[in-house]
Amino acid sequence: MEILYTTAQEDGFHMPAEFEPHRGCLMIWPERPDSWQYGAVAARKAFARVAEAIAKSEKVTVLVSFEQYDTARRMLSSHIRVLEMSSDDSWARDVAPTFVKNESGVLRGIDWGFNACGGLVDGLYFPWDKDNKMARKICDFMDTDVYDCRDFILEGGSIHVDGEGTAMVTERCLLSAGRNPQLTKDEIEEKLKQMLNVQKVLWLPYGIYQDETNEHVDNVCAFVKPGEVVLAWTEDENDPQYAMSLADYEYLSKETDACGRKIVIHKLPLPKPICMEEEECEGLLYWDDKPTREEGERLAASYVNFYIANKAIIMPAFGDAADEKAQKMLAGLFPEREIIAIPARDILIGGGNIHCITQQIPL
Ligand code: KQY
Repeated sequence: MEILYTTAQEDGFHMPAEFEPHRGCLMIWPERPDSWQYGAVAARKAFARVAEAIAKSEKVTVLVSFEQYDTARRMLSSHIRVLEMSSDDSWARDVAPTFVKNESGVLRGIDWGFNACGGLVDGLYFPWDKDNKMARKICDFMDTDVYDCRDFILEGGSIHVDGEGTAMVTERCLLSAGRNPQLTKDEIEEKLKQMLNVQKVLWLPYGIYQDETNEHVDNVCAFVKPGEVVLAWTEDENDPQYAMSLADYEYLSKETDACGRKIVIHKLPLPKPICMEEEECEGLLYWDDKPTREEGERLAASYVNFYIANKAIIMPAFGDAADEKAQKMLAGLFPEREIIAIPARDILIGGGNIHCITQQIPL
């Protein structure tokens, strides 16, 4: 593995879209007891279901601590690879490399700086040094060269690309004080253009209400094909999410992508607000003498946080009336893929969902 100090753009590499073919998917086994209630027992079952669903159409590698290795190996099928690696939590989307490739199919990773979504300003856990080393370790075992981009703080969940020159982010996240406050919006955009090799960046104003990542784009909006997105939507004007989704809708309606296409927006309904219950809070350890969740706290639930596998869409289900509607919409948008809905409350409690716990490796 070579560490590179050039950019993907100058080397002729770009980030493919998630709906393009994959050679595999990376996940990290859940463990920390202040993120995952009751020692992560339920979270592990949910992660295992996600891994098995993805593994039907691509190779899944699950990274796991020494302490959890035997449990993970027992709970996962033999065709899922289980590999020991230290981590601070389980957000493969954010800490695994962002992969780019060139026209000959050569793969490289990008090692962004990671500070648990905000560092000492508003980061979500401390320390994060093990997570910050994962991208490079993964490139090492994959024998993939890696761009050193550690001076720029970015999580994989805060970017989406269409594979044809357009990236999508939220202003709330990318301009947050805990990431790259020394850079202007133009400088951040330039960095994305150089490292993802895109020509246009779409800046949605908002993500999902109370999303503790400072509103990652992967919870609110996703490309389903070039020029087409799904946007998390509510018709309830009294919900704070209404104004946020509307602002995103209005922004996208006026924009074009890098190829000059107007963007087709599909409104994907949100579930009714999902809040922490007393018993769930009791199952979480305190961190730094404080509870990590409060009873009644609204969680950032959204169906947009799905993973696009080679032959399936793995979508979160919440036991809400909107589950079925979301599943039908996704079936219409991805007619060649099976839509697999997985009960995801136990992932949501950790602060993310199926997209956040997965990272695709392009073919
Ligand atoms: O990508 C994500 N959604 C990361 C969330 C971290 C939450 C920590 N409790």
